[in-house]
Amino acid sequence: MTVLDRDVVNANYDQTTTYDRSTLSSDIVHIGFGAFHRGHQAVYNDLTNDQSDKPWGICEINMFGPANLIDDLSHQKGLFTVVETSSTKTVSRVVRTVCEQIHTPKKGIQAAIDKMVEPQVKIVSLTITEKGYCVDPQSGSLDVDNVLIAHDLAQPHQPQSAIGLITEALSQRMQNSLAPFSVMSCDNIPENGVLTKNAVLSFAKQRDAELAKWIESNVSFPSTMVDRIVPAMTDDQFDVIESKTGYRDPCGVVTEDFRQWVIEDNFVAGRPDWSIAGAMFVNDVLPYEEMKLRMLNGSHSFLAYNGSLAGYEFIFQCMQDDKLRATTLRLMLDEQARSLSDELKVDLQQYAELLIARFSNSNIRHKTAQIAMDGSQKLPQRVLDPLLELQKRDVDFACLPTLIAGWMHYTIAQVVNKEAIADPLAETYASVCETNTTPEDRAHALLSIDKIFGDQAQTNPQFTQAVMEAFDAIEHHGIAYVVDSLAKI
Ligand code: NAI
Ligand code: CS2
Repeated sequence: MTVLDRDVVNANYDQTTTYDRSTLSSDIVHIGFGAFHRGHQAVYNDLTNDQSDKPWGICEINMFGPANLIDDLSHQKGLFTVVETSSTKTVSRVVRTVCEQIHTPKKGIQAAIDKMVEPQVKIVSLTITEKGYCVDPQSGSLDVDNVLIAHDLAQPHQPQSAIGLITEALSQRMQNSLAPFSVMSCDNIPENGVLTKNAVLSFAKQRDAELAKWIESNVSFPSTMVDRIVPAMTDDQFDVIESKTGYRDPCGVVTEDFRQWVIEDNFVAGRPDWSIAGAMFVNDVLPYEEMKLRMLNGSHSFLAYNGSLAGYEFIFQCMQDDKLRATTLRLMLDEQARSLSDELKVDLQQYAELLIARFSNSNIRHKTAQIAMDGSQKLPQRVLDPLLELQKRDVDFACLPTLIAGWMHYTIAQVVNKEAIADPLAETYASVCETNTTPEDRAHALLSIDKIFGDQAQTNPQFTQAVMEAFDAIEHHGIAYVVDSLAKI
């Protein structure tokens, strides 16, 4: 037993499952052992195992990031801590469902392929961030110019992208006459199953038409709506874990107490009954995905940019600003909620109030700067789609254009201040700011990036005018004034 292993076993947890781990095998291979997966799917799976005849194990794969996370997980024999906190109550649990782990930059990609080709693997799940799918964020189609995809098309047996890895594993399963697995995306993308399927199929088609056909007829790609706020860990948050359990777990996460998971019930090789732990299985996830992506994530992006411009480091601080809180509620109810499908049978007033309460939880230290990352991958589904839907329905909007305007000010400031920009389009932003010199010209050029906004800047004068007015208002009056006027309406 290593020191780490003994520490995690001896830590003082409020809750733990008790099923026998000795029978665990890697029924699920998960790509993207990030903070979110640890606080969400892993918890659902652990709780479900406790009440199932046959527990499902998970093999964790990281293709990117530092090796120490997976090394630490391995030292802890797959155990890690999840601290769940509301504004009044904090509970710690140890998650026991992980039985194997691979860091491909260290172990080599073949180790991941071999694992995914093992016969017991029934599900490959993903939390690889929006950019991990290597698609054009606007059209959702595979970006063949993406460096990882270009590499994988040239060397398909040594993939570097998740899409290339899944395709190679499926190709070997087909060749070995093994049953297929289901591919389940758990990223914040509308119809994430459809998007993943399209990316894998278009990649496979370029490799081998027969493989593409086999995947199309045999593999399922269930869509999911996932929800739980799990911020990136900081020293302060590791302190929280240590003070709660007596053990400073390097693989631990601190998350809110709320969690939700809506899953399309479409698995070709079986699945755990995650409904035991509160997941919901449905035929059509899209209405739930759009509700969550627009009302929660859209508001998050609004606060990420405009809250940041107003000087707030954390989401809970934004909620302590009465005007910003009122504007966020207005964005949710007067705009995002009115863009949603009529089929959704959810009380959206109640949903919005719950979101405001969740955002206000000061035990959750969610940085506006973290949510601001990868804006190019998030804006289409969080702001552009709902805005265009409101236009179609002839509903007025003011907060959505202000979200885009906030993003523009935030992005221009990052370029001008020479800050590192975490976004696949960072170079495009830099060249926009170099080619254009006035704030208005830069804003126009940002709005003309077709990977984010398609051709809206050229074809939709109402949209362009609303965004540019919001941009000018922030430029000339400041964000506090703009938020104040939005809150008053
Ligand atoms: P994280 O930064 O902790 O982990 C990101 C993971 O993605 C890492 O395992 C990394 O290796 C992997 N990754 C990054 N780029 C990749 C690529 N090109 N190909 C393959 N793998 C790649 O982030 P976190 O918090 O785990 O979030 C990940 C995603 O989960 C989000 O982008 C979002 O779609 C979804 N999500 C996150 C929530 C949260 O509150 N953190 C809540 C709901 C969904
Ligand atoms: C956030 C989400 O980082 C972001 O873009 O909006 O990760 C958000 O915390 C989750 O979707 C909540 O479920």
